[in-house]
Amino acid sequence: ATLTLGMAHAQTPDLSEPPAIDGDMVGDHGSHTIRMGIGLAESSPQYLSSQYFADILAERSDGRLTVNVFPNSQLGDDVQMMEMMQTGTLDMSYPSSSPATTYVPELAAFDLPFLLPTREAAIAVMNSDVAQSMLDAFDGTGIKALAFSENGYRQLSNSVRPVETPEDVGGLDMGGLTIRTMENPVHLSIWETLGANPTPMAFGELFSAMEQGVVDGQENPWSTILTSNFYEVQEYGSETRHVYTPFMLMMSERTWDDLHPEYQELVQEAARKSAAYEIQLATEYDDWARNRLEELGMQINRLNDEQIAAFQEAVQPVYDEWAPEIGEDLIADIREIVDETMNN
Ligand code: TK8
Repeated sequence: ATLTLGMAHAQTPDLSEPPAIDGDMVGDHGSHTIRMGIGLAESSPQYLSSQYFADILAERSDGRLTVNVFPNSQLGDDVQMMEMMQTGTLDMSYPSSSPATTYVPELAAFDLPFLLPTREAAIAVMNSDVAQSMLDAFDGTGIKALAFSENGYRQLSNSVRPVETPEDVGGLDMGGLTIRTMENPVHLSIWETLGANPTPMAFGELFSAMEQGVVDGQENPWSTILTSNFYEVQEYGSETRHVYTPFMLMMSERTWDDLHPEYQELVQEAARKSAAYEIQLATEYDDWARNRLEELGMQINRLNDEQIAAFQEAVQPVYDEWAPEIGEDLIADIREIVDETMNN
């Protein structure tokens, strides 16, 4: 355990402690054990904030509400765990928004490349009425969507060559990189447009696919590349920040409906508090994880403004293809929120 703890510590920056748990105790409305599956490792902000969520429920219910968190995609991947919540065989999960577009298509706005230029803008959008209406849109799907938090800015990694330009992705005569994507049509479009060979795949299969050379690369935030040990099979990183992906804290509607209204209120409050803490951890982790990956041997290209602009230019056709599908008005509403944060 010490070694494991030691290893985990080596991969974990000096993170902020969770806020103290305050608020009134809820009444005795029976005991519930809640099973929660997540995709990432114990050292990830996703796991640490899920534990904080569990602690709030346990403390404020005098131990009557127990949440058991299963990390590392043990119980399945995002798509499978959402199906399990629908059928009531899993109580909670914490998928990315991207695979959830099959339930609420408007979520694909978050997959539009370079739409959210700063974390401040991303947080403002996730806290907006626009985002709340996306959470509400899950009503009737069998899933109760509780809160948005930060998976984060996605960065490209690969095992073949340094990437600084779209041409490095497409490879011209060398042939495009084979890039694993989430199961989401906009992400497929992004990497096709860049000349890559995109391969949609569950997160849980990704490490071995990279290890066996089935895919050349993938894209995820630095903290995921670190905490899921992708650096062991990916030599090159490129700070593309091409998409900001939210996580979505979700509960099976069956589980939700079984809870007394006072318990439901506590779950919703704990979801919001743990999501805010997750965003804080993800923020603290981001740059630290990139620097740690370089210490661990990854060659990371930081892209300058014109290199980023070249990627933005190259993926413009993705907007042309997807903006009408996602909704020009919705995109305009999001851009308005983004502009407000940029002008303050
Ligand atoms: C973890 C996933 C992951 C996501 C992906 O469950 O699939 O690449 O970015 O973090 O949600």
